[in-house]
Amino acid sequence: MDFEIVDLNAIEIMDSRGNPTVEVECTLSCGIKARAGVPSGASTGVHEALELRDGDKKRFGGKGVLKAVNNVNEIIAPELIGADCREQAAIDLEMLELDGTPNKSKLGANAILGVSLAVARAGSHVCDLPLFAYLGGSCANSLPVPNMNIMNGGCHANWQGADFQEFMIAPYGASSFRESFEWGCEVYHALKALLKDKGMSVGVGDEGGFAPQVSSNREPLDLIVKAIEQAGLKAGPDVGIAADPASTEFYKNGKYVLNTEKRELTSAEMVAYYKDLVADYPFCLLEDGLAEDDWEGWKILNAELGQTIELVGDDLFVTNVERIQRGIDENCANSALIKLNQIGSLTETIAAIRLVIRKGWGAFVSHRSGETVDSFIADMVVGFDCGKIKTGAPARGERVEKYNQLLRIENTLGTAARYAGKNAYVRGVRF
Ligand code: 2PG
Ligand code: MG
Repeated sequence: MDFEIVDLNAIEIMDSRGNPTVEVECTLSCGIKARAGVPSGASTGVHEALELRDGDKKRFGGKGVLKAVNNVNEIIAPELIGADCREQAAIDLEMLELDGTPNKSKLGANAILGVSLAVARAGSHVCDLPLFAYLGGSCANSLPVPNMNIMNGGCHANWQGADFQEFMIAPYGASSFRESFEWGCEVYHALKALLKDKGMSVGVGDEGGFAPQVSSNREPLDLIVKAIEQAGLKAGPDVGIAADPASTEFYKNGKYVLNTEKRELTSAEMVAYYKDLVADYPFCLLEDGLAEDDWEGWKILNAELGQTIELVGDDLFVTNVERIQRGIDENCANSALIKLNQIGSLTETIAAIRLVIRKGWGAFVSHRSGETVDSFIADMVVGFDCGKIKTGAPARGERVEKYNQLLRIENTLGTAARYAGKNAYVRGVRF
């Protein structure tokens, strides 16, 4: 039988920050081999599935992943050899059972996810389908808006830039993915020229965005609006702004501490702060405006801004259907960030996507700040018609590879391809 898994082999490789991560290769009886690499976050939420690290300080400061690698090779592989690679849900559920903990702390979410993705990719090869079509079926044809993180701050820039972690541009006014990506690249270059002109640093942060010192969280927004215009585009109608403050990182003792502005704000004050920003700049989306357990604050945020823009929970929901369901029940947001390694298997990730879409929410597919060149998420966003993706700046190979994969998918689809554009946002856009 062609579809039988005959080997699963994990090794330790390096991610884009020089930290170890897991890579798994799946071999089928027909000889087909497929690999998957596992990403890793820096601003991780406490409710995420466990990323198993060795803790052996003599190797990589404790960050080695040999235990996870061993769990694949010694525990998961013997269990799954002989399985049909197309039975993704059964395979993922078997791994969950084998782990038996609520947060994958026995085998590690990094071990389980590596297997899950390698098996899916092997399935697409043996079925002779592009991965997006294997995942999403023969009608999958929607290309996402690339939300490109062109200025980095927070812990992705060593706290030397803005308090906010990510300032993204959303070229939703383009007519194709290719055009939107081109626009994004033009704005990125215009921003670089602008920063150089001002004598500001053009060094980049973890996700490829510029990370100069700034005196407020508005300064990057002003620079970006200017760069959009200098690229010959209109801020608002052509290109919107999205931000991920990753506010859990600066939530201290019940207050949001904005170091660049020397202010400490309550949840309600933080919501008022965002309202002003949304009034002054062409925002379409705000992720993690408030912290991972500030449910009451999120209710205020959603009441004030949830009809105007997309409010995405990342650390709040951690791609976990139980936390997302609470958010739906308590009216806390209108969208969830979707990160494979937050929950740790493809089947559970797809359950999260399906839940939010069923409820009329947004599903915003995301990379991690520590990445490999694996472009699985590019196919996933098309397969499940999520409409938007964030995978960094158009700089650094591990970021660009995902955007390049979307160019390839658009090319494969030819005239059948559709660009999600302004409709990708759960509240549309205001321009
Ligand atoms: C985020 C992510 C990705 P990290 O907060 O959304 O941009 O960062 O992977 O460090 O959690
Ligand atoms: Mg985030």
